[in-house]
Amino acid sequence: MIKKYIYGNPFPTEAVVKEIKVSEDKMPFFETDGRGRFTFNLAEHDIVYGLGEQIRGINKRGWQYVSWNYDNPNHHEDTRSLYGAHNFIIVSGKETFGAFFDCAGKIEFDIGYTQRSEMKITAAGNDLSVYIITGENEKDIVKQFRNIIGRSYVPPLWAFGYGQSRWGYRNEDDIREVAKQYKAAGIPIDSIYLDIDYMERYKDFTVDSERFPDLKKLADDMKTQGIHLVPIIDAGVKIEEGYDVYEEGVQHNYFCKNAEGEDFVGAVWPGRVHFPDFLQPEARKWFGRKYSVLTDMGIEGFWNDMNEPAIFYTEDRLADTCAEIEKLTSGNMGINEYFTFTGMVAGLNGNTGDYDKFYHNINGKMVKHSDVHNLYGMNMTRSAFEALQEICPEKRTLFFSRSSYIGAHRYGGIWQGDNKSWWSHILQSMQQLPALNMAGFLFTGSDTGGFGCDVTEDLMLRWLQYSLFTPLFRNHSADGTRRQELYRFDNVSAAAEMIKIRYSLIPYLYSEYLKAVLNDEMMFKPLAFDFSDDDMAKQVEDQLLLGNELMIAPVYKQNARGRYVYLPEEMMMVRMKSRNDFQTQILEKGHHYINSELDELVFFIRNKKAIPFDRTAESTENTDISQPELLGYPDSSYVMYSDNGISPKPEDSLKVTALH
Ligand code: MIG
Repeated sequence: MIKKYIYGNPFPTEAVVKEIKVSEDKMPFFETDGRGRFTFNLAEHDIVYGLGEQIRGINKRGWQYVSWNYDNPNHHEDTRSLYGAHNFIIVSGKETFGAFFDCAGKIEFDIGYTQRSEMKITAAGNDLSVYIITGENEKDIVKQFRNIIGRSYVPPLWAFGYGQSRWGYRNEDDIREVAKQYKAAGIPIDSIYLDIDYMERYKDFTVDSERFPDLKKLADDMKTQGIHLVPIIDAGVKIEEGYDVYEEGVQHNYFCKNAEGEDFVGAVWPGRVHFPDFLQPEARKWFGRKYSVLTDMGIEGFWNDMNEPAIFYTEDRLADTCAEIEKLTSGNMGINEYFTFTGMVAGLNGNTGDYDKFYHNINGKMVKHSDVHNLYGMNMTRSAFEALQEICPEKRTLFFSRSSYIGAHRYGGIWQGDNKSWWSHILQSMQQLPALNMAGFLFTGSDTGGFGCDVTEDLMLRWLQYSLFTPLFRNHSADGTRRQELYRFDNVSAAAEMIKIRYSLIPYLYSEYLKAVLNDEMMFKPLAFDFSDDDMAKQVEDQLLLGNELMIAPVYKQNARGRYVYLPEEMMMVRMKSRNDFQTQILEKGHHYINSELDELVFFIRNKKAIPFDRTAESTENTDISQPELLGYPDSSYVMYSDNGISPKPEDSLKVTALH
C-alpha cells in the first residue's frame, strides 16, 4: 500500500509517473519550523537500506547523508554527497516500510548519526511530497515503488559488452591503437569511449578536425570490428561567437539566467559556459536534437557528464577571491590568513552559493536553481533520450549519465561517478548496487580499475572479477594516471580470460536484466532480501545476490588469496580460471574460507539452480543467446529472457525460453 502526503507546494519532479491519491490522514512523523522534518525511531537492529548512489554500507545506519548532486572525485567514508540524489529508503526490522522523499532541492538524511536510535530527515524547505510504502517484505515494497516511478531503461545488447575508455585518447590514432591492441591480445571488446578530447575546444556537438579528421569513417571502421564509439557530452555550452549551439541558445533563451535576467556564466572545461535550461521542455528538445550531429556519423551511444552541473568557478566569486587574496598577501601572511587563503581557493569549485545565483524559466516563472538542483542531470539525459527516440526510432541508443535523480532511470543508465584506484572503491561500488536497483537504476557500474590514482595489476584483476557482473562494464581512467588498458599488464591472459567469462555470462546477465526491468525487480539484492529470517544474512555487507540464481562475493583486499564467504543456503561454488577451465563444488550453508588466487574468479550458484553460459562468445554480435548450455546443479532449469537487442520496447521481440 502506498500513502502519499504533500507538504507546501512541491516542484513537480516527475519522478513518480502514476497517479496516486493524496492521503487524508496526517503524516505521523512530521513537524516543521520552516524546514520539513520527519523523525522515526529506530529499534536496535533495524536496518536502513537505500539512498542509491551514496557512500558507506548496504545498511545506511550510522551516518548523515545529504542529497545534493555534487562532483566529488575525492569521495571517501567522510563524504556526504555524491553525483546522484536517490531519496528512497527502506527501514527493515521492527516495522518495515519504504519511504520516498520527493523534493527537487537539498535534503538531509540523518540515519542514526546524531542519535543512534533516531532517523531524522530534513528538507531544505517545506515543499515536498512523501510516499510511505508498506508491503509483504522489502522486495514487495521495491516492486510497488518501481511500479509508480516507471519502467527502467533498457540499453542495446552491445552495451553489455566490455568497454575501454580513458580521458586522454587524443586523436584517431590513439583510438585505432586501442582497438588493434585489444584484437592482438585476443580480448573481446564492444566499445571504445571518446572523452572530451575529441571535441573542438570542448564544444558540445563538434569534432576536432585535426585530431579526428573523419569521425564517420572512424566509427564505420570500428563497427566493422564490432566496436562502437561512445562520445561524451558535457552540460556546459561554450561561449563563443559563431558557435551554433551557443548562438541558438542565446537567441531562444534556452540558457539559465542570473538574477538580472542575463545568461548565467560558469566556468568548466570549455572555459566560460552557459548552462542549458534542461527544465524547459523547449530547451530539452533543442539540445536533444543536437545529438543527431553525432548519430549522423554513425554514433549509437553517449555518456552525459558534468551535469550536476559541475561548476569549477564563477567569475564573481573568482574576482572576489582574487581581491581577498590580494589583501591577504599585501602584508605578511600569518597562519590564519594562510588557511583563509587555501580555503577560499578550494571553495571555488562546486561552491554551493553559486547555485543560488541562477534561475530556470518554468512557464515564465523564474525558479532558483538550488531549489531544483537535483533535477538538472536527469533532465539532460531526458533531453537526449526523448530526442533520440525521434531521431533513431528504430533502435535503442546507449545513454548513461553522471548526475541523476529518481526518474532518470527511465531515460538512461548512470555510471557511479569518479572513483579512485583504491581497494575500498570496489566495495563501495558493490554496496551501491542494490540501493540503485531499488531506485530503478539497473544499467550501472563503476569505472573499472579506478578513475583517479594509479592502478596496479592485482587491483585491476580483482576489479574485473567484480565488474564483470555489472551491466555497465567499462574500464575508465583519468588523464595523467597510470595507463590501464588490459593489454598493458604482465598477465594479459588472466585479464583476457576474465573478459571472456563476462561474454559467457551475458545471456544470463541480459536475461536477469530484462526480468528486473519488466517485473520491477532488483537485479542485485542484499542477501537478507531473499533470506529474511537469517540473522547472519542481514549482516553481510560484501556479498550480493545477482538475479535469482547467483551470489557474488568478490575479493576486494590487496594481497588476499581468498576471503570468508557466508552461504545462507547450500550453494555450488564455481572456481574459474577460464570459461573452459573450471571446477565446481557443493558447499553447505554456513561460513567458509574460499581461496581465490589472482587469476581465479569465484562465484556461487544457488541451491538447485543453473544459469545459461555461452562458452564461445567473442562479442555481443556473435553471442548466441538462443540455446546456451546450462551451468549449475544437474536436472535444474532456467527461464531465459532474450530479445533482438535493439528494439526500443523489449516486449516487441521478447522471447522466453525454458532451458533444461
Ligand atoms: O572534470 O571529461 O566523471 O569520467 O573522464 C572532469 C573528463 C571531467 C569527469 C568524468 C570523467 C571524465 C572527465 N570528467
